[in-house]
Amino acid sequence: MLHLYYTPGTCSLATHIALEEAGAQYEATLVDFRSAEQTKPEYHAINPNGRVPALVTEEGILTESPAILLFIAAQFPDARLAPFDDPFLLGKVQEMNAYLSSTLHVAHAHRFRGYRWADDEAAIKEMSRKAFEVVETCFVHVEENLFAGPFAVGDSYTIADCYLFNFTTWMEADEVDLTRVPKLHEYRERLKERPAIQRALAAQKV
Ligand SMILES: N[C@@H](CCC(=O)N[C@@H](CS)C(=O)NCC(=O)O)C(=O)O
Repeated sequence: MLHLYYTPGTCSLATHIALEEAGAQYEATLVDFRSAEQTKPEYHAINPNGRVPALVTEEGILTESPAILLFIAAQFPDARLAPFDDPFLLGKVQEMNAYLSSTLHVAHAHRFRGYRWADDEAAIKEMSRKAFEVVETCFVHVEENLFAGPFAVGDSYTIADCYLFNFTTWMEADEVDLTRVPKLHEYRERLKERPAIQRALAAQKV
């Protein structure tokens, strides 16, 4: 059976949502950041990089949200979570997910994990200060250039929605001016009503 390692309030919510959307049988284990479980040898045996999510499959362990999400979409084709019959649209799904993973998420991490990039305290403080502005710029780019509507890449709900919804739940904490992202704001409120998203949120008790 699939086994998800997750932490509430993190990017692992996207995988949790995708598993629920797919109707997958899975078990889930909470990795408690409060006791720094992600830094312990027990969790490093699952993900040596010390991050969530990680998904244990019958073939091995997958890390990195875009890879995990694509695996779930391919493993559960009946859920139609990726447009495998439309190469361009599949590219659009990956364009969104790559941007969220490599740019928006990394910008967000500068707010409280600046120690990854600098040792100097003043530099870390400056990264944290600047992060709010950079993250807002990322969300505005998604709003104006990547988001197709009514779902992330168009008319069909895909794994890009599992991932984009996850990040939109951070907008207030990231102090994003919601008047600059009206489509994403409306989108998040609408997607909150999806049963699979509600189940994933309840499972993570967010
Ligand atoms: N590129 C990875 C990023 C994973 C990641 O950074 N996860 C964060 C939570 S959102 C984490 O586990 N942080 C723990 C830490 O930095 O100690 C992905 O997309 O899955």
